[in-house]
This record gives sequence, structure tokens and C-alpha cells, in this order.
Amino acid sequence: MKMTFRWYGEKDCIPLNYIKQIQGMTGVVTAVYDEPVGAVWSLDKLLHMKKLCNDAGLEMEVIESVPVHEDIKLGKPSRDKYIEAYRQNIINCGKAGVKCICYNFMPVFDWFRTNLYYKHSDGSTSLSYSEADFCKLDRKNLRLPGWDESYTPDELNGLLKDYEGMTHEKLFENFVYFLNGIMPACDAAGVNMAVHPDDPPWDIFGLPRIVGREEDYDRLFAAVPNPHNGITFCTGSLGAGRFNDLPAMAAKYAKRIYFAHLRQLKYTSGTDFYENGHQTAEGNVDIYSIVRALEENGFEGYLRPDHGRNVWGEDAKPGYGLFDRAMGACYLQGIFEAVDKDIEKENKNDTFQS
Ligand code: DNO
Repeated sequence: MKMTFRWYGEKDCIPLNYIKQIQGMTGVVTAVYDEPVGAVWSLDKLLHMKKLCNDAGLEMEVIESVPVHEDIKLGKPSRDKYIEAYRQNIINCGKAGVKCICYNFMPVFDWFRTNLYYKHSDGSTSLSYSEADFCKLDRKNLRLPGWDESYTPDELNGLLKDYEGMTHEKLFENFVYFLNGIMPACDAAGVNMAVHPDDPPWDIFGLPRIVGREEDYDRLFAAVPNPHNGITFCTGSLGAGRFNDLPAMAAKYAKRIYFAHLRQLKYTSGTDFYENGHQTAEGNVDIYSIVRALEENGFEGYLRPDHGRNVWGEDAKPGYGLFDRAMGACYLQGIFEAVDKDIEKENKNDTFQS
């Protein structure tokens, strides 16, 4: 496992040297943020970012994300042009030393929460989801928490119209077409693709979502078995689906998990939840069992703490403050150390007894 930390580039209010001061941190997870979706990232830009990271004593081996153009997800004729650009991005990332690219295949929206400032009794805040608030959203004039600047209302309505009639099957076909198009570039560049699960892992606003359950992954790997086709195992996204058995999934796919986002969430009803600090005791995600499943089954990927709370008066991008993610990174490293030593001890006992 390699511990990493998400860094939003030079505009991030968290300086690289602060990230370096979190013990055990090997690198950052970042992206080129000033290019539109579908553009080719120049090697110069990537090398500039890599130098900033390396000068701070950090690696830049994971990109999150190279976004997938909507035309690819929609299966429009223009998709081939965007797939070619994506291939070029993979090649350039490989040249800059990137080993893993995190991306998602969610139509229109990425992660979705109804509140970015859910208040905990201790004064900290985190992201949360409420079905009742979701139902109150005006679908004709969507203003989503955290997404308001992503599209103008006209663009958003246009996109939603383009997706009318899109089925799970058609979206999956388009996903496979995309992956088959980019796998040769991954083979050449030595880059692993790690698809991020849908968050939450169910359809929203009538848009199909196809990466969020065990059967989705089975179908995906059957269709595209290339070993560069892998997973970002995000416990917050998958965990929002009460139907997912996270330790079982971690065990089953450990070797395909090139990147893990470990975080906590607490269910407040059959549908609702809030995010919390990383500890198992703070929610419904059993971090110890997931780490154990990963370690027993050959996980060798990158890891990052994920959404934390805003604590100690920090006024950071919701989910992405320094303090709670730093605490999460330390907690997670403690769990990995304990799990690895438990396994080692048990293996020694087994050898002794046999
Ligand atoms: C949310 C993130 C996601 C993730 C993308 C990957 O905090 O985990 O936005 O970066 O889905 O493409």
C-alpha cells in the first residue's frame, strides 16, 4: 500500500509541504484542472506538476481524475475523437511517471450529496445525504450543492435531454467501447485505470448508473478482462448502498483494486447518511475488516483518506480539509500496521502448529 493525499493543484489552499508533514505520506493524487473535459493535457503541464510534487518530497503517481467526455458516455459519433484524446492523455501521464488514473463513468453528475455542511454535535461539519431533501430539488432548475458552477442551467438541461432514453445496457456498451479503445494505450504506457464507483450507487434524476454493485464489477471484468482495467474502491460510495458487503467485495477484487478511498459514513435511516471521521466506531463502514480483506488478498495499490469533516475551525473545501484527512491518514496507517502484524503472527502460529 502507498499512502497518498488528494491535492487540487497550485490553487489548493493546502501547501504541498503540509501534506509532506503527514507521516507516511508518499505522494499526492492530483489532476490538470485548467483544461476543459476532452482536451489533451500537455506533457509540459504534467511535468511541471510532477516537479512541484517531487520538490516537496512527494510522488505524483496517481491522477484523479481524467474526466470522460459526455459524448463518450452517450455513444455519440464524436466519441472517437474524445477517446483518441483520452488515449493521448494516458500516454502523456505514463511519460510523466503516472501509474494509475482514477475516473468515473457517471452520466452528467459525479458524487452527489444534499448538504455540504451537515453539523455534528461537536461543531464539526461534513457532507450528508437526505432522500427528503433530494425529493425537494427542482428538477427543471437544478442547483446542486457543490455542482452549481459545473454547468449553466441551459447546458445542464441540454445534457439531461441528450440522455433521455439512455438505458443501463446502452451505457454499459458505451463503457465497454471506451475501455476497449483505451486499453492499448494503458498497455503501452503501463498505466492502470481505476474506475470510481457511482456515488451514491443508484440511478439519480432518471440517469442510469452502472458501477456500484458486485454484479456490475463481475460484468465489467468479464467484458474487459485486460488487467489494466481496475477499480477505485471507495468505501463511502459503495457503502452508501446498503446492499454492498464491502469486506467481501474488497477480498474478491483486491488484485484489481489499484486505488482505495477509505472513509466513513453513518446511516441515519434506510436511505440517509452523513459522512464522518474515519474511525470504524464513528459509522457503519468496518475499516478493520476491509483492510484485512485487502491485505489478505494481495492488494498492492494506492490509498488515500477520503472526505473528512471540517474541524478545528478550518474553512476548507467540504470533505477536503487538511486536518481530518490527516487524522484519517494516520488512523488508516495504524490499521494497516495492525492488520499486517496480525496476519504475520497468525501465519507464524499456523507454521508452528503444523
Ligand atoms: C469525490 C471524489 C470523486 C472522484 C471522481 C473520480 O470526492 O471521490 O469526485 O474524484 O468520481 O472520477
